[in-house]
Amino acid sequence: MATVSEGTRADSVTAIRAARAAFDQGDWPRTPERERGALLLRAADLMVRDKAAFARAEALDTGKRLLEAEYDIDEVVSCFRYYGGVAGTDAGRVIDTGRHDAISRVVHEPVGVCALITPWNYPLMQTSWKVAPALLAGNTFVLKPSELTPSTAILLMRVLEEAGLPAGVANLVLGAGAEVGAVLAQDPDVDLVSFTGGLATGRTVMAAAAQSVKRVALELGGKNPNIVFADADFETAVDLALTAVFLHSGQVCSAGARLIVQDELHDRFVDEVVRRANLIRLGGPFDELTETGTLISAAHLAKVTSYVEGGLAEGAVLRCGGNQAREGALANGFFFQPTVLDDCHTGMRVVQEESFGPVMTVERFTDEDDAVRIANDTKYGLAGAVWTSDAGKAQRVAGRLRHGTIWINDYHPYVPQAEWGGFKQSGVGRELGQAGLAEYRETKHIWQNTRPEPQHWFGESLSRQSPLPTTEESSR
Ligand code: TXE
Repeated sequence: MATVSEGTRADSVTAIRAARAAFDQGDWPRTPERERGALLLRAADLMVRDKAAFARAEALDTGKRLLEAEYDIDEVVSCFRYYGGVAGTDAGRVIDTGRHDAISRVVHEPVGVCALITPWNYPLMQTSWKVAPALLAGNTFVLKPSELTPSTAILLMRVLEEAGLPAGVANLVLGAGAEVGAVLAQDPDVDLVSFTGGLATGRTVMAAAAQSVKRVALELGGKNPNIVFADADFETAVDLALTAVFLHSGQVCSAGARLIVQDELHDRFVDEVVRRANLIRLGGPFDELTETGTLISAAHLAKVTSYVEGGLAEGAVLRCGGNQAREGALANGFFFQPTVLDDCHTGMRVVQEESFGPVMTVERFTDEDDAVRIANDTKYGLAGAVWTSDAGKAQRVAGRLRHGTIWINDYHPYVPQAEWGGFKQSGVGRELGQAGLAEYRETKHIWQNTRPEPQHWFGESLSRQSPLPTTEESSR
């Protein structure tokens, strides 16, 4: 579908130097924030103009259905508009020093050169969560998209250029993570690295960044509980249990891959989930009948397959799916059947680790305490949901779940105004919202003495006023 340049380590270094020079000598960090925000709004308008091209490129790169890719571009535009809209609304704080002769201010400044490393599942969306706040705050950056999905990053760079971003502020390197990405995480000229991807790579990035004590933001996925109480609205809970895990064939960091259902509801609920999962239509991005698309790569297909095989070996019961989908033209792609594994428990790898495929594991619980205990029994903590018609119970459970986003009687929605990110090993820091902007800001305290006078703590005049004690005095 396209040929792109594969960058080298040397290209990463060149990009970092360009971003460094644009930060240290260029105008962008000192451009008024309102002007930087206006640029984001212009870029958003250009992406609306070019939406068809962006969505098509995203669908081709990822294999997701075109409609889904169009929604993703809408989300990108919303993110740019949100950060464009908050420009100039927060100039910092004036501090009450308690003195008449001093002014104290706390102001925001950009962090510097940012390395932005992004994954393949929501390529431009996850890029926008980094690029928009980084630019608003006045940083320069080097973007490294996944080698599997580079197209929309290229389109974004063109849009930023057309919107008037000065040369050197935004830089793009394409290529393998272990090559071009590794340089970005480790180079001392990079001040901040923001990474979205897998847990293992996140650890590597964090360790590399530690050498020069960079600021680090990580979003590392999750293994997200979807808790359904017996008093939940059955129809809606079943419908969204499917969306929670099978959207984009499970390649979603917040996928509700762990269905945790109350004992008395279990049989009826899982039967219906399985019946509907069997009806999900797999296909290519431009087929109007497609409900969900392919996995990203042959390697990922092999990984998902091995998680399912492992789960079965651990004692899970296969209720549907379980294999690569090979009917007709599907055999030409990396399609995986929507899969439900029943009788699972937290001792299983398939429950604890991210398969990142269309694989739902089913666990049972007895009561509220049991549900919370099971849902929190994971090293991850990105997102989760609770389904119940009891408002008090919903709030109690939401309050006890150790995950960064909790949905009550819903799954998946988010807004750019609200923070997104993980507890525990799901990551460090937050994206979106005010905290998502704060990641890209340094905080500086500026103190001004408005009536400077000597203090005489040390020095000649001090010793004249109170002479040093004599030997005789000090021996007394
Ligand atoms: O991601 P990687 P992979 C999870 C999911 C998936 C697993 C592995 O479980 O199966 O991660 O996927 C770049 N230094 N998520 O291997 O490697 C890489 O080029 C610097 C969760 O595809 O984490 C890409 O741009 N960068 C997730 C980015 O890191 C490196 C989304 C992510 O790739 C690097 C995707 C290195 N040494 C996968 N090695 C989420 N949180 O949403 C690789 N990269």
